[in-house]
Amino acid sequence: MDQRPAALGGPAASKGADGFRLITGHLADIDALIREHQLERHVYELDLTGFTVIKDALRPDAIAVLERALLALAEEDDGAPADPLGRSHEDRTQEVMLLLTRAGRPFEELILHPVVLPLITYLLGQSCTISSVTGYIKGPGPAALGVHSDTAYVPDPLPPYAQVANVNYCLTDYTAAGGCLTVVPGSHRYCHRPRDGQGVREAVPVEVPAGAAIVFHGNTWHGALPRISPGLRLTLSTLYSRMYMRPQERYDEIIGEDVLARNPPRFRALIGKDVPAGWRSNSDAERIAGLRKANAPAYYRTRSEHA
Ligand SMILES: O=C(O)CCC(=O)C(=O)O
Repeated sequence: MDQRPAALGGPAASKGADGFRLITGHLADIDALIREHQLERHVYELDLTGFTVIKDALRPDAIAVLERALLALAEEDDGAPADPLGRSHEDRTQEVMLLLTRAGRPFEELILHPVVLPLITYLLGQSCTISSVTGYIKGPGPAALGVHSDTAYVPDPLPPYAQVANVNYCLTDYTAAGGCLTVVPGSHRYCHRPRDGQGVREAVPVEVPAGAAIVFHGNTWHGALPRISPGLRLTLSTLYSRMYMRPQERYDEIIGEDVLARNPPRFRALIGKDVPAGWRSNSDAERIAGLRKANAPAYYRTRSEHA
């Protein structure tokens, strides 16, 4: 039986009496998405605390593939392999950029993760894009990562709805001694970035096993503890944004047709190929006008007729 609240109405509610699209028309789609993927608890946690954990987001075989790719690229960038005991990364977090284009398929699958992407869609809308895919290799040392928010460049007050959302995939166990992520629960509602040491006392460690994905709203204040134990903490970060934000990495320019051809249409949208702006000629502007019309609900346009 359809147990949706009457207010969600279903497809029939997508247009108002005047024939124009209703701004509430997408609620039924979001409701269906949450139910289909059984994300109710995660959505509740995201709304209440600004973050949620998906414990077995990556299976051991996927972790092994992603870890190999990350370490190979880190070696390419650093000119030397990472030492498993962490001596190569003492008091340092190496950031390895552009993993999506440099390491191919496993990362293409990662940004389309079947449980994580619906949560990102919940936070950022169907039209969201991938902003960056980065690896962190963190060694032992006394430095902590200060508490911050990932919503950069947006003036205060930050909108309460997410402009960006981050996923930290833990390729190694996350423990306090191992220098795990910390978050300030509920800080996504403060709608400003932390000032003058705010949030340091309230930040709690997110201790989770390897394979977990930590999904957080872009407003959520977070940092990372110093790593006390020997060895390396390995993380992948997939940062998504609203389609009107500028991506950190220009995947729309560097990803070729061969990669698009082997992926579902959502991949094309994620890398920014369907962003309805940036025309360079009249014919391009016409193509984009067509996109605006076709994708009006995903773009939160209420009057597709005026596109
Ligand atoms: O845990 C880390 O090293 C950094 C996490 C973080 O700040 C991020 O992904 O934005």
